[in-house]
Amino acid sequence: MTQTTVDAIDWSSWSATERATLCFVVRGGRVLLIRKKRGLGAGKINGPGGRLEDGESPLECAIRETEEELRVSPFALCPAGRLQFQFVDGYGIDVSVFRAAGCVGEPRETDEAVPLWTPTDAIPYDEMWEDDRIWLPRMLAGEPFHGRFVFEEDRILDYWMDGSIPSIPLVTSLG
Ligand code: 6OG
Repeated sequence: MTQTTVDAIDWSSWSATERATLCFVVRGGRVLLIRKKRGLGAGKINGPGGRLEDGESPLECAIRETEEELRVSPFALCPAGRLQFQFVDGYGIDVSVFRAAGCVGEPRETDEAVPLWTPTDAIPYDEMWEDDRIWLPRMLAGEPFHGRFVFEEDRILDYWMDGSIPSIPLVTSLG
């Protein structure tokens, strides 16, 4: 893969190396973020989430990952958006993003993550993936989004953002 721009990629035939999820609990002017301790993006601040297991739907994955990483169960999840990331080394990841109205339990640190209840007007973008400042405000505002990003390591080379409803079903398994 040597494409370095969004337009150079044929997104109609694009297929990701992996599928993953992000789950943002947004409640009372705060959003539940994590400091990731391992996996892709270790050290960065992100939402809880992770890669789909075999046979799992994105919705199931978003709930399971939040439970595993923070020991809380998110509820009232809504599809919020879709993010397609192509890295120039050939790796691609297709991320279904969910917003949850709350969670049961108090978030706890695990060996995967440190919980960070963060005011929605003080998001630490400098410690997050570069793409987050582009779509996270939409997610917080409840506006749908669909983003495509070309990354080289942890730098954005090019991107496209659209405010449409994402074009794949977010809550069913692809089988
Ligand atoms: P695990 O390694 O935890 O799955 N992820 C990204 N999140 C953001 N905000 N920006 C990116 O830009 C990302 N690339 C991947 C999706 C990876 C987790 O990291 C997220 C998953 O929640 C490139 O199994």
